Amino acid sequence: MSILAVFIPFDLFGSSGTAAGAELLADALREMQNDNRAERRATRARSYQHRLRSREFTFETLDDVNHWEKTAREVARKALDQRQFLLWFGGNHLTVLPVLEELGRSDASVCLQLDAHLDVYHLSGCTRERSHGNFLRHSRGRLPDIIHVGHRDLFLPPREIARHFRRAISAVDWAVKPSEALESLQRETNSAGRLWIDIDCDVLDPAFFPAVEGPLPFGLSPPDLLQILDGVWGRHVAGVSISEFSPGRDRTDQSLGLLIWLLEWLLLRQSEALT
Ligand SMILES: [Mn+2]
Repeated sequence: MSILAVFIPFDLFGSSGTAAGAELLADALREMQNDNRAERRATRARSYQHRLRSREFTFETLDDVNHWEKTAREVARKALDQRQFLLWFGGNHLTVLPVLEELGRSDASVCLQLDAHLDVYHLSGCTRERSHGNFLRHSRGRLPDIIHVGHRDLFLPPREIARHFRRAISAVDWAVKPSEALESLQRETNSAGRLWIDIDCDVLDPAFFPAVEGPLPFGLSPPDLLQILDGVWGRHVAGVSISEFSPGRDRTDQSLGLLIWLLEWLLLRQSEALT
């Protein structure tokens, strides 16, 4: 199986500053691969270094901007159809919509979404136009069923949440009964023919991950995140998206360091299972 890393430095319609996050991660991956190629001793990186390809979008012309969704959807469709393992790096959370729309073409797809927010906001102060905070309401096609974990929402009534999410486990649910929450996530995702894992970086507590535009307290810790990823991982995982990393708000590269470690862990987790 090959692995495709896609970088989409797009941050219009919310969270401006996150395009730089995608660019920084693309640089980090290039550097990681250069180091891997230069290393003469055996390291674990050998399990993924020859499988890994990357593609970085650029937004230098109006045309690039106008067609970003169509191009992104084509890239996602091709990779998913060819059963490449897909790592998808935004930009803002909106950059994940084309992948979700592609996944929604198949009934068997389920998305496990980790986010501090529910991204279906239509409150009085929210924009009606599509944005990074309401894009799940604006899909052009069907979306896959979404199992949510980690939100700290204090606004939306349960009935409204249930209209958009098959299941939503808040950060409070997680904090109070973590093993029940994990079992529930495993139950909901195990039967999926194809599982997508969508991580908005603000699901993490700002103490561990300050580099986001919409920080909320009482977030997940990095070990919580690992516990969830490990708990649901399997051959049915088609890919992972990571968005909303805003390096301008980072502290001494703390968040960047976390993401690079996570990226390498994901690469190893996926490729060592194959060797
Ligand atoms: Mn969010």
